[in-house]
Amino acid sequence: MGKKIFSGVQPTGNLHLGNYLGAIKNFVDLNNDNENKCIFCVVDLHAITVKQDPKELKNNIRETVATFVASGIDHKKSVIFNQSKVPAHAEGAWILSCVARMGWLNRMTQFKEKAGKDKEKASIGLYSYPILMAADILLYDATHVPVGEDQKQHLELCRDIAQKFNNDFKIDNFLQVPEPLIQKEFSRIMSLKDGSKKMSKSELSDLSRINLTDSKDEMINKIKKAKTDSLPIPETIGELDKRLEAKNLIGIYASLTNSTLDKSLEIFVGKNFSEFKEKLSQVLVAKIDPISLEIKKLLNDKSYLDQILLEGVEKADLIASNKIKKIKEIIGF
Ligand code: AQP
Repeated sequence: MGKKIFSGVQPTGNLHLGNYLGAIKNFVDLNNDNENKCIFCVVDLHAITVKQDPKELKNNIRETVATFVASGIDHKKSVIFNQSKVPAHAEGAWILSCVARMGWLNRMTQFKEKAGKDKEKASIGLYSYPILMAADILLYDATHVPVGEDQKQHLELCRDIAQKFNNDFKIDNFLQVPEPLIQKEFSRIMSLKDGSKKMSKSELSDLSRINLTDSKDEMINKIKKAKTDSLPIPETIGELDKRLEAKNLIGIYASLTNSTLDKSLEIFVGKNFSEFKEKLSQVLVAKIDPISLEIKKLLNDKSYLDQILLEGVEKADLIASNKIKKIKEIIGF
């Protein structure tokens, strides 16, 4: 059986270098290697697990599509659609929430991080988010799910849910148990201001992330201001491991140049960070600026973006409604 790829990105604004290097860049390669086997979803149902401004949400949905296209995903060779337009996602999430166990969900670290100290005030949706994510993936019989390292635990939960459903209803391999596809070399991009926190859309300080819509000057300025230390660049990864911010920047360089941490260290060993940052800015601007310009151009053509979604919804709905129908039959509805 060939690969079937599914992945999603939340339309919550501020798509950043972490989203690109951790996920979207991988989508592009997979789409080139697996024509007509890739489904990329703008997961707007996931976005509303935290409060969203309706107007901004609408814009952010289009901006996510523009980012996919500007990054190099060919919508004619894949399916790009918005989750809320395909009712099977919400239905599937409910059914699978009756399969998943509380104990499983209670272990999810993303909920703990996002809900923070005030977990009593977090939405139920934020808590059950991974079940909706499982429905997304399982409705399309996805064999592989390209995600950033932060989503690995949710993927494992999805696998548990699929296996339990198949066992409970004694129907082997009905729900495809998917494999995560996580970048091997540098899969978690951290904040430019704090190497212990992942680069994130919701971080208040804009200086903590490179947005995919940043201008050249903004990118260069953010790299200049990125936190580092006063030591020169070391020789080994072992020495780098203790220096979180330094490791993050060298990892970003490695990822942008499709190289490894080892090879990047070889180039810069003994150099100071001001020299390294100049090179990093160059490769960053060379890679991201054309994407940034293209996103802005595409955002001026809303009807083109809406048309991509419309075509995608039609294709996605055909697959998902067929699968949910079978799920309902198996359950006894
Ligand atoms: N820092 C990151 N490094 C590597 N990969 C990352 N991803 C996100 N942040 C990083 C990957 O990007 C894909 C899309 O993410 P998402 O939009 O679904 O949501 P998220 O993971 O919640 O993104 P953020 O930026 O962290 O948002 P907030 O601030 O709202 O929490 C996923 O494959 C993810 O792994």
